[in-house]
Amino acid sequence: MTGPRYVPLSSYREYPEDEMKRRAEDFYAELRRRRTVRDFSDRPVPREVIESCLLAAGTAPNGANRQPWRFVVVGDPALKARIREAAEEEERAFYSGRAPKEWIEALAHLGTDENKLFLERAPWLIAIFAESWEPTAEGGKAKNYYVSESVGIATGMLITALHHSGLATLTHTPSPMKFLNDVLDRPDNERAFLVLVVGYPDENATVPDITKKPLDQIAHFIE
Ligand code: IYR
Repeated sequence: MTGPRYVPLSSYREYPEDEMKRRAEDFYAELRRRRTVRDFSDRPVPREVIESCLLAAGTAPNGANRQPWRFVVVGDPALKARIREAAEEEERAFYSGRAPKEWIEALAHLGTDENKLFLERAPWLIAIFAESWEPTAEGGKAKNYYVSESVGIATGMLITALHHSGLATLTHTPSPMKFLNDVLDRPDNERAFLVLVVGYPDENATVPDITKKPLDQIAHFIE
C-alpha cells in the first residue's frame, strides 16, 4: 500500500464572473449543436485526431484512479465488416422479437432498425471496454471500482472531444455485445460497454426531429 503524495494544483484557472458566464453559455451553445448521426461519409479522418480525443477521454475522473477503460479503435475495413455482420445478427433478433414491444415502441420515433451500414462506412469504430478487474503480477485479480460510472464519464468526455474537433458520433449499443470480445480478441476481464462510430456526416445526413428537456425538467435548485 502506498500513501498519498501531493503536488500543488498548478493547472487550475479561475475566470472573472462575467467571463465564466460567457464561457458556460458558449460551451452549451457548442454542445447543443451535437447530434447523434446515423448517416456517415466514408471520408477518412486522421488517426492523430482520434488519439488526442482518446487522451482527453483518459483524463476522466474515475474510481481509485484505476482508469478501467480500454478503447479498441478499428479502422480496418475487414474487421469493420465483421463487426457489422455480428451486430446486425444480434439486431435482427432484437427487432424481430427479442426486444419487448414497449422498447420497440420507445425507439419508433428515432427510426432505428437492424441495418447498420454505418459500422462499415464510417472511418473509425471505437469499441469501448470496461475492465471489471485487472490481472496482478502474482496472477491474482485486482478489483476495480465504480467501473460503469468511470467508463460512462470517459465516454461522455470522448464524445464531447470528438464533437469539439468537428466530428460526428453515434453511440451504438448492440445488444448483447459479447461478440465484440470474440471479434476483437479481448480478455475475460473486459466487458464491452458500447461502440462509438466516428467520422464525418454524409452530405445528405438527416437526424430525427427531437428536442432536449428544458432546465426546469432536468434540474431542481434548493437554495
Ligand atoms: N441497440 C439497438 C436498439 C437501440 C436501443 C436504444 I435504448 C437506442 O437509443 C437506439 C437503438 C440499435 O442499435 O438499433
